[in-house]
Amino acid sequence: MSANSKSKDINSVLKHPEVEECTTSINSALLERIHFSPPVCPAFSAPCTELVEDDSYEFQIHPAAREQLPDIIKNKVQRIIGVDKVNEAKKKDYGKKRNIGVVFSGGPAPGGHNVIAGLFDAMQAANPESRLYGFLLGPDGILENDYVEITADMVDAHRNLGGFSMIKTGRTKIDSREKIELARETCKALKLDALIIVGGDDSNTNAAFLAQEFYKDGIQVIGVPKTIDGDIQVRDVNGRVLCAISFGFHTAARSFAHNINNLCSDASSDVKYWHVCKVMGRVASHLALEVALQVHPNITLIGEEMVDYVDTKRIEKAEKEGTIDYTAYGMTLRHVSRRICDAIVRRAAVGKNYGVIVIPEGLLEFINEIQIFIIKLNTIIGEYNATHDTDFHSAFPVLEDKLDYLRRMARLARENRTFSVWNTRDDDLFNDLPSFFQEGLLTERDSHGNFQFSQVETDKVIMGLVKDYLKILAERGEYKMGIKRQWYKRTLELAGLLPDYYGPVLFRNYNTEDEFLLMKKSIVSLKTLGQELISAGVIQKKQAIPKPIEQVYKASVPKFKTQYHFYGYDGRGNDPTWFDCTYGYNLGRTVFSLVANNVTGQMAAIRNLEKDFSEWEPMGIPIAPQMHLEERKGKMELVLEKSLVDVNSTAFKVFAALREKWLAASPGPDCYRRPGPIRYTKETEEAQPLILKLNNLDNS
Ligand code: FBP
Repeated sequence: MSANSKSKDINSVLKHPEVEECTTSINSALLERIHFSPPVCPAFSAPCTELVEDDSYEFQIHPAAREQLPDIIKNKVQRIIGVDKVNEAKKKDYGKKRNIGVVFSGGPAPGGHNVIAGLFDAMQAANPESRLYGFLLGPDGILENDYVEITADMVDAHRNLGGFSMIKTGRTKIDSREKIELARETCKALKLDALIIVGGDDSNTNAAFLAQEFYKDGIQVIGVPKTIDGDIQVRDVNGRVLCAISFGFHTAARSFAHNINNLCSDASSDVKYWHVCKVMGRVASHLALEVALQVHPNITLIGEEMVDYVDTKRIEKAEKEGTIDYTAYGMTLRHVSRRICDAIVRRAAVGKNYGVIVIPEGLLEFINEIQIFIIKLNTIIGEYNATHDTDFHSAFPVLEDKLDYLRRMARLARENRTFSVWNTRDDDLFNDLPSFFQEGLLTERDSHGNFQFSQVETDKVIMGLVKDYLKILAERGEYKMGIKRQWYKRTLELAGLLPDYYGPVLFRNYNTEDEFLLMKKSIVSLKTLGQELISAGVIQKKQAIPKPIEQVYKASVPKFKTQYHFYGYDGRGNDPTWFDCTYGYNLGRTVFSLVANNVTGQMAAIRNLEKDFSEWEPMGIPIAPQMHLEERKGKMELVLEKSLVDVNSTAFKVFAALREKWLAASPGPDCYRRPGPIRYTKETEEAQPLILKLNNLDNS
């Protein structure tokens, strides 16, 4: 057959109706999903909405926010209520033709397309002449006036779907006079009434500054709380919850949980791997905590809890010596690895040479020694960029160059006896780290000056220490596989040996009721095994170790094998859960209400997310009063405060109380939980994140 006739064949195969059906990108699951209509809050069933100022929420306003955001700092919480009857003037204003621009900023988060859908539907209902423009590739689209007009077809093709593919996203920060003026030009050229920024803490910070800048131009700026990290949670000074979580968190957590549960199932079937799962979340460990509650993995580390750790032994020692040991406060990398080793050793003792560990990607932020490096390096890179034409990473493209630069800094400080952010001690400690870790710590900061935790192999750093220490424990005879008593007996009896004759010589707990036998600590090799048997008189000098005994010994030697997984980008791109479909859609409707009621510098939010949908309430939260000063690129900047895991919350306490059970370092089955796959219908999908449900108990 000639090449030509072959290609003809495949072309006719491709035209076959069944092949077409198999290979089309449209399938019934997709169609069902895009046709799903999320329910709307009662306020949005009315033809019009209005705002009711709620003075009962109090914020502690930072003086820098008062100074830098004077026109929006007095904004109040606004409740959105539906109104059926309105006067002509209001009706006219509410339904006037509007031009609105929307941009996605930062990492994708499931539910984003529904924000656009909700906004689009509300705009169309108020006035079909209104125009919605989507800026392409994130804030760059605003700076470069690169946009598309969002049409009904585009919206319909993306309803309830994950990703931000409709208009894409980017991480550029609009942070210079020049960029602000470019943004103003674009908004004016498009005659925008409002600009909607769908983003995380940094993007909402940007929204506040743009709201201030555009105040006199009459262009409203509204933020939308997006991020899978779940670190946008707003409470007032009295702890009253205004925004329990950002959209995207639930889906990402459910996606990670589903995949990690699959690993639990695999691990407990072939019983030979420890699966190490790094999960996204930048700094905060909300995602790791939610995954822990959803799946019950054997070990979950929560960064926030490391900070409060106090090493009492070190403190006592220092007190006796009349000194203060500052390193006793906060957990070190070594401490963390020891905790993991302890858990691995305990599971091995009951025959479980496998398990699942969840490590939040931002864990290092909470480890004292590493946090100091991150702050110092941020400062060094920030100062370098501020004083040189080229930026630090272009000037020193390879690791060796960067290390040289740091070495020179330390040397100069030493020779000139001057104070330097980087001293010889820092340099020595830094040079002790593995090069892949040094590279990670020196990695380029994002445009907001954030350390890029997702680029650092946190899991490998920690597990490297774990492996080293397990080796030491094995050499000391403390890390052993527990041997099932029955298996031991059967193995010896089959070979005609008496189990009770050898048992007390081999095992430290032979004369107990324990189901698993632990080889004596002194037996760490075939040689020491032989010596033990000889000194107990059960074999003669030069006599070979009986084969079944050798077999039992070998079974007691643990083989620690790991598999690494990173859960981040996959969950970020997942199609949204019912919660995120509904939350995103109602946020979009909320955005329109805020715009149509003429406010600016507000963040769209839904109150009572932790409760049943019937209690969800749309509202606007003022952004400026939530801001505080934070170190960015070595400088203090006014930003929206990130919310971290509260170790006093019910969700954390429940996790802390059950983690020993979930470690399952006892004979018997593991306690893994199957959260099931993601759906978009409430009937088959958990209604909201478990941390929200549990933390709601704090308020009841
Ligand atoms: P946002 O804060 O922009 O929502 O992004 C969250 C996140 O997914 C983090 O969890 C992660 O550390 C980071 O983005 C990864 O960034 P990038 O997409 O630039 O690799």
